[in-house]
Amino acid sequence: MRKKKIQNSVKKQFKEISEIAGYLWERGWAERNAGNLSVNLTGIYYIDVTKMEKFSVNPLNKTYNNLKNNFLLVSSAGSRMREIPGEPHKYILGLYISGSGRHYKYFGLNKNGKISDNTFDKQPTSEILTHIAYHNLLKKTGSKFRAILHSHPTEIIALTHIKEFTKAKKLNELLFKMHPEVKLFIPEGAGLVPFMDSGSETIATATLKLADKHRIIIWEKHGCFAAEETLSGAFELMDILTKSAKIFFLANNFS
Ligand code: 2HA
Ligand code: ZN
Repeated sequence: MRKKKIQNSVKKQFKEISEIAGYLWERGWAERNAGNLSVNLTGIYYIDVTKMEKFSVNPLNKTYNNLKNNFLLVSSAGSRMREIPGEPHKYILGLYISGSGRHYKYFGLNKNGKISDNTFDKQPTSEILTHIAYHNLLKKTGSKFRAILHSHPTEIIALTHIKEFTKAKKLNELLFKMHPEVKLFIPEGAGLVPFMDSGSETIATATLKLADKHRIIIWEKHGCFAAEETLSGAFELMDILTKSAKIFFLANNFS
């Protein structure tokens, strides 16, 4: 009975991941392997630690005290959002953080959510450092948020190519002005990280600095990073901001 419930929690997530990955692709926010996601299932999915023994140990860049023995679902490097729907188990891996908070192991899951006996042939997403650091902060602050989503919404990226909107204050003023839903659903506004190398520890640190005040953080000339209770919630934050940016460009054409 318990085993069934355990597997269902991953199966349930696979369903939501498929749905959101499909939206990202349809919106044009996920060219090639763009975008990545993670969900912390600790406390919902009880990992059988004895099954972890066979997987190799990978070092982390620092100690993540709040993620000791945590279990996450993470998208794999190179995975295409357009290919995830229907076959999420081929592209989403399980990631287990050691009891010391200094190492991680990753592994495949079958479509029923059972840990596979084979080593997964793909690596975790290139933005794994930001995902892990963000989940660590969420745990530290006792947040209910479990899901983190990154994608490349076109109009948001375009907006940050305009010099005036590379300042958080100006950018937020515009986003609030263009569409009332922003003030209503994202009253704290968006955080803004200046352009820097993706996949770097620097971008992870800069993102983290804004993560206690913002649920959605814009990466200049790159995309968005959002955290919420669910992936659907994170997607909705991006959807609202992107709609506002889109209205700006449409209205501009007619002024
Ligand atoms: O997952 O979007 O920022 C690929 C990326 C890197
Ligand atoms: Zn990206």
